[in-house]
Amino acid sequence: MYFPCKFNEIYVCFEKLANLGNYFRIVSDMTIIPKIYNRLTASLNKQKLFAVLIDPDKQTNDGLSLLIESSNKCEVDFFLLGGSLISTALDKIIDTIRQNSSIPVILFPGSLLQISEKADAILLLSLISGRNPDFLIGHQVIAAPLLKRSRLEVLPTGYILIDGGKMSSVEYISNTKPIPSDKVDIVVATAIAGEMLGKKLIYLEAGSGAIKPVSAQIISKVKENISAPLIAGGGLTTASQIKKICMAGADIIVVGTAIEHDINRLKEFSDIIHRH
Ligand code: 1GP
Repeated sequence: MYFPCKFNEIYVCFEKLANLGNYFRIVSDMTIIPKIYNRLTASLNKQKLFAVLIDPDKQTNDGLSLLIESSNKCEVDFFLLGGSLISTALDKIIDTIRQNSSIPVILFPGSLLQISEKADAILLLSLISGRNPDFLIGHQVIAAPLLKRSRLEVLPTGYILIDGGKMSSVEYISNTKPIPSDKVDIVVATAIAGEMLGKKLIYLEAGSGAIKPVSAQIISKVKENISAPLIAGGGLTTASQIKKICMAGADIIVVGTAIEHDINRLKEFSDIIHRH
């Protein structure tokens, strides 16, 4: 349609504005500022980060309040929320954390049932030590449309299960074998493959309540070979174990069971991790 000159200019102007509007809408729909990931990478090589694992099924109301209060005091960096098998609603726990703390909450899901939009971020775990397609890509495909619509920051994570001296819940539920703890080269190759496949974090897991945590040797070899932030956890119960894995190169240290048993360890662990 032809308009006299002025109308044409105005029309072009409106068209440009409309396109700009679409552009911003697209950008705002698709872009979630990677706040948590930025925080993880910003502290790489400067300070280690301490993440406390909260298994919702193991928390009483009083226990949770005390854990939050102590975590605030001890400058815990993140809460990881999840477990291999849980039956407690996550929303309520996250509400309680939000009301009493500004520590970010990252979902650490054992299954598709453990997604809550109230968290800050989610570890999108791919169990790359295993060969069960459901835990490599199947569950992720089912969750992907929901995660894309949500405001959760998605953190693609290569999750590597290493033998911790007893059968872990992860091993049983995922129906995958852990990598034997003396097969350092296999762990390293798995971590490299995970990073090459685009995982933004590598998580070395011995399993909750492991008898043997991931060894310092494994951690240092993996660290030498990847540049993504390295998370380690499972079976860490003493200050000397935590010191060792910090010195070996873990960037983010996760502790759950030891703190469930004795909340007073929180300060000691936090001091060691933040001092490195
Ligand atoms: C995090 O699953 C672990 O990697 C937590 O293990 O409960 O043994 O600390 P713990």
